[in-house]
Amino acid sequence: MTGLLTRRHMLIGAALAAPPLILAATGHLPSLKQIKRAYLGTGERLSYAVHSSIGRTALAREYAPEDISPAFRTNGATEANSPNWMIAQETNFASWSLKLDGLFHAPRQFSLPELRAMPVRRQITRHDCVEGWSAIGGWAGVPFGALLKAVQLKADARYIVFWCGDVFRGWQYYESIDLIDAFHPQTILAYNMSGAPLPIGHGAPLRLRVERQLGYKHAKFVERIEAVASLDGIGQGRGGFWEDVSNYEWYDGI
Ligand SMILES: Nc1nc2c(c(=O)[nH]1)N[C@H]1C(S)=C(S)[C@@H](COP(=O)(O)O)O[C@H]1N2
Ligand SMILES: [Mo]
Repeated sequence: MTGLLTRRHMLIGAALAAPPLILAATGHLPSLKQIKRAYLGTGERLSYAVHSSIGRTALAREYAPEDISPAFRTNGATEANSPNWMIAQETNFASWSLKLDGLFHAPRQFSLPELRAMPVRRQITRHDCVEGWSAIGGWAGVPFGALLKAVQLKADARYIVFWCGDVFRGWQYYESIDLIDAFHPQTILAYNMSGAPLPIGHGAPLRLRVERQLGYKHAKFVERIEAVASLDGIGQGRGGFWEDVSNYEWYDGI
């Protein structure tokens, strides 16, 4: 509650500090929605600035086992198609490995058993897709911060890029986050859903859960993770598949 209030006040503060004022037009304090609408185009920057300054490390709400949605639908690609993924799938991902490269001091690969032997975090969270549906799911996986500790980020790394095994609508699916989200305690690479290995439709064998973000940031079929200093030259340069293809916002924290 305090977090929400603070964020709202910050937004109102930011809106009041800049022209054109909704306040002038309506005579009373604008709602969050009105502010967002008034800032169409700059909304993303505003949202990122506000989130950056407050509450970025706050936890997303977690739920009880009985809250888990009986049916958690799949969306987007429901299987991958990279050569590595297709071969690994035949052996139930025994030959699969996750590759970390880019701005790491100790780049390396991890097999699934290696990832399963690392610290584990379990969380029951709500997934919100911009297309207008939500579902509550239970996840288990490696805290991403623990993985970063193992490969040691270089000082000039600013973003983490998640490369996926699916080419969707003719484009390689990928996503990226900044280091605040990367080290957020609820950012995990999930290999289990509802206590069982992650189903293929939900991104087997490994998907990102980045719980302060909307659904499209939760990259499925992650097979390579790259640390970079800039998102220029990655995909079309907007930081993710939907950001490139449909102008979705790179940062739209919840
Ligand atoms: N690799 C990959 N990741 C993806 C997608 C995709 O098409 N390919 N779709 C995204 C979208 S829009 C959503 S809402 C969620 C859906 O996850 P689910 O299939 O587990 O419901 O995955 C996200 N991650
Ligand atoms: Mo989505």
